[in-house]
Amino acid sequence: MTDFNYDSIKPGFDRDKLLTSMKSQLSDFRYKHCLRVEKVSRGLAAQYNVDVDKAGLAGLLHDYAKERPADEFKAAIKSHNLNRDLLNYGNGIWHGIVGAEIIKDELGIYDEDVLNAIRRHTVGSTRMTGVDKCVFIADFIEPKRDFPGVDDARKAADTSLNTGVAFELKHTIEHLVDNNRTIYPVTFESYNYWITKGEL
Ligand code: DGI
Ligand code: FE
Ligand code: FE
Repeated sequence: MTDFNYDSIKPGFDRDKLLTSMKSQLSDFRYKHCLRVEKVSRGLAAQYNVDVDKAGLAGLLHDYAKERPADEFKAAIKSHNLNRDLLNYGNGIWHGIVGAEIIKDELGIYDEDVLNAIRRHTVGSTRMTGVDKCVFIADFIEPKRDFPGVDDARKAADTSLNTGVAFELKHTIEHLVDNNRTIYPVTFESYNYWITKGEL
C-alpha cells in the first residue's frame, strides 16, 4: 500500500507507529475500515480540491477511539469540560466528539481541521468544511459498506460533496427513526441545514 505521509500536519508524524497502535486496539474489521476510509477520503479530497492530507489523516483516525469503554468516554467528557448532555448518549455519539479529545491527548494532533472532521464524522454540523465532508462521506461509502442505498450514496458523492452529505444525513435519520433510536440534536440541525444544499 502507498505509504502516506502526514508530516505537513504534524512534523515527524510516524504513520507506521500509529498503524501498529491502532491495530492493537481495534478489531481487524475496524482497523481495515479506517484504512479504507483514509483512502476514499483522500480520493474525494483530490476530486473536489480539498486538502488531501488533512482529509486522509482525519479519515484514518475517525474511529480511533471507537472501541474504548464507556467509562473512558465519560471521564473524558468531564475532564475536557464537554457539554454534559453528551452523557445522555452513547458510543455512537461519543467516539467522534469525545474521540477527538482522546486523540489530542494520546497522539498530540492539534490541527483543528483534522480534529473537527473526526468530531463531526457521525453527526455532521451546519459548519462542515471540505475536509469534514470528505471524511463524513468516505465513512459511508467505503468499498466494504453494503446496505440498501449504498450505490445511490456513491452516486450522490460523485455529484457533489453537498449532495453526498445531504443524502447521507437523510438516510441516517431515516434509519434511526426506523429503528426507534434517539437522535442527537446536532444530527437534526445538520439535516435541516444540508438538505437544502445538495441536489437530491
Ligand atoms: O463508526 P461507524 O460505525 O463507522 O459509523 P458512524 O460513526 O457514522 O456511526 C456510528 C453509530 O452512530 C451508528 O450506529 C449510527 C449511530 N448514529 C448516527 N447518528 C446518530 C446515531 N446514534 C444516535 N443515537 N443518534 C444520532 O443522531
Ligand atoms: Fe464512526
Ligand atoms: Fe467509521
